Formats: sequence, C-alpha cells, structure tokens
Amino acid sequence: MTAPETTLINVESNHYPPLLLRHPNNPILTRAHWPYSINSVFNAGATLLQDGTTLLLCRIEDRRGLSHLCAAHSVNGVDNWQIDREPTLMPNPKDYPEEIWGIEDPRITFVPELQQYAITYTSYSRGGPGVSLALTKDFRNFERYGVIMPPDDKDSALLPRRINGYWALIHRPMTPLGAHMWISYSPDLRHWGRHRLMLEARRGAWWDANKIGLSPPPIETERGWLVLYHGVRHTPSGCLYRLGLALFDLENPETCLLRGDSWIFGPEADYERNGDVNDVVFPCGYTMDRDGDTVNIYYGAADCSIALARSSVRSLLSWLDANGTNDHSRRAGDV
Ligand code: BMA
Repeated sequence: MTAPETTLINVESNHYPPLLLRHPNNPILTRAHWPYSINSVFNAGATLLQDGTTLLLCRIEDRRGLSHLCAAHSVNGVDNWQIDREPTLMPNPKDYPEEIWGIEDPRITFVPELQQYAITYTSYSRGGPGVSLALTKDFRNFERYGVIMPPDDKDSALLPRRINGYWALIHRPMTPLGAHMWISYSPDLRHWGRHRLMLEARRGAWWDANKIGLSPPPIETERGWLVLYHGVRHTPSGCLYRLGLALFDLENPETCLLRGDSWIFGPEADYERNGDVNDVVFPCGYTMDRDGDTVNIYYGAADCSIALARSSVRSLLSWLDANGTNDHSRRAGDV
C-alpha cells in the first residue's frame, strides 16, 4: 500500500514564513531585573542613543495598578541592562491632571530638526486614555506638552520629520466609526488639525476586525513608511493581540500603498501566552542596526515582560509585495 498523499507534502511549503525571529534570551527584561519593587515591566519605547547604546523606556506597573516610565540602557540591546534606580518619568497629576491614573506605552521618535527625542505616551485620565507628548535630550529632563489628543485616544507616534511643512502624528481615536488609525498635522506640535483616517480595522471574522492601532513608530524606507500595527481579536477567552504590516506613501502618509491580509506575528511562546493579560504581543519600539536592514523589535509580552524579535526591512517589504493589496473594499474587510 502506498502512503497517503498528504505525507508527501513538503511541510515547509505549508508554513507561513517566520518574518520576526524571537531572540533566544527572551524574555529579555522582567520584574526580577528591577532595582525597585514593581508588579510588571512591558510595552517599551526604544531608541539608539548617540553613542550607539540602546535605550528602552519601559512601562512599569506598580501594585496599585498605575504605570510610570523607567529607562534601561544596554550596549548590545540584548543583555546587561543598566536600569535607572528610580522611576525616570512619573505621572504628575498635580500639573497634568490627565495623568491621574498613570502614564503608559511610550513611543520614541528622534527628531533631527529639534535634536530631541519626542515621546508620545498614553495618559490615563478620568475621561479615559489620551495622547500626551514630552520632549527630551537626555531622558533625564523632560519638557511636557500635556495632552495633544484628548480621550479616548492612544497608540500614537510622531513622524521624525515634517511632511509638507507640518509635523505628523499617527494615533488611534475611538470614534463612532470604530477604532481606526488616524493621522493629524501640526505647525508647532501643540495645535493639531487636518485629521485623516489612515488605516481602518477590518470587520467580521478578520484577525484585525474592529480594533487596530500603531505599534512602534513607522520605519522610513525608500519605498514608504513601513508600519507594524496591532489588531485585536475579541474571543470568548479574551482579547488576542497580533501584528500586521502596511506601507504608506512617504510624502502623503495617509495614503496606504499596500496592506497585508494575514497577521505576521502573534502570541506563541509561553511568556506571550501567559501573564497578567494572556495572549498579547505589543511592540512600542524598534532600533535599526548599522546595516540599515536589521530591525530589533521590542515588545511587551502578556503585559508582564519585554521580549525582542528581529526582522529585516527587505524581507518585510518582499512579504508585502507578495501578500499586500491596496484594494479599498478589502480595507473595510467586506471580502
Ligand atoms: C491595550 C494597551 C496595552 C496593553 C494591551 C493588553 O489596550 O492598553 O497597554 O498591553 O491593551 O492589555
């Protein structure tokens, strides 16, 4: 008797290509590393400092349930983290009442024109989450701009340069239309307008139905802004956070050039599947290696730890070429 045909299928050809590779040291930061008492560390913004070291601005949740931010430095971006002995940026509800229930999920953009890092973060106000902005040169002194997008809004990052003379901010307001990604423009980082819908959550059974949001700040490539975004699927056992990929026009970033249909990274490892919030991978930052192609993506795992996955811009773009579409009816998830 001959073997059933299925056994002859090349298993590899049946698998989705692994676009993001988990680091063997994962999770790279947990509460056990912290120099003071915390409940959990997750969702970190990331940047390379002038001397080439990696800085992670980590979200720390204390046992009250409130979050603040704490910086960790490492020469290789993987281990030997030097962690600030005290919180780096605490909520300041006295002067910024919108921070009453903490500050969360920072995204860092180095802005060459200002020679400063722009940090956008969620300020948890009585009215829900809003987007706040702070500028810093050294992650010691911060110039707070306060709320730049009122609640309910989050998952925000600034583009590193002006577009047609205006600063551009990606964010995720909750509107009667749903939880979609928007982009807004400003002449001075304080006054925001020309709001445009940028990417919609799909509908129905799609993995990114109903709720999406920007993950790390966009990666500028010759072909456009490469955007990793998270999609949230509501399941009977809770929310499932996964990542998808899209490409936007360099000079008109509200124009989507390509969007992948399938998700490219989701909770699989134990530290991603089990934690304070199960089944969450949530990147807020990346760094680029000197080769200009290798991206180190730092993500919160199950709201309990920080993990690292590596990818390559070239492979992400080729995947989008093979799997992306710019068909607008699909954007809404109708097919
Ligand atoms: C989102 C954000 C993230 C968090 C995730 C899962 O809404 O608030 O900070 O990691 O939920 O809890």
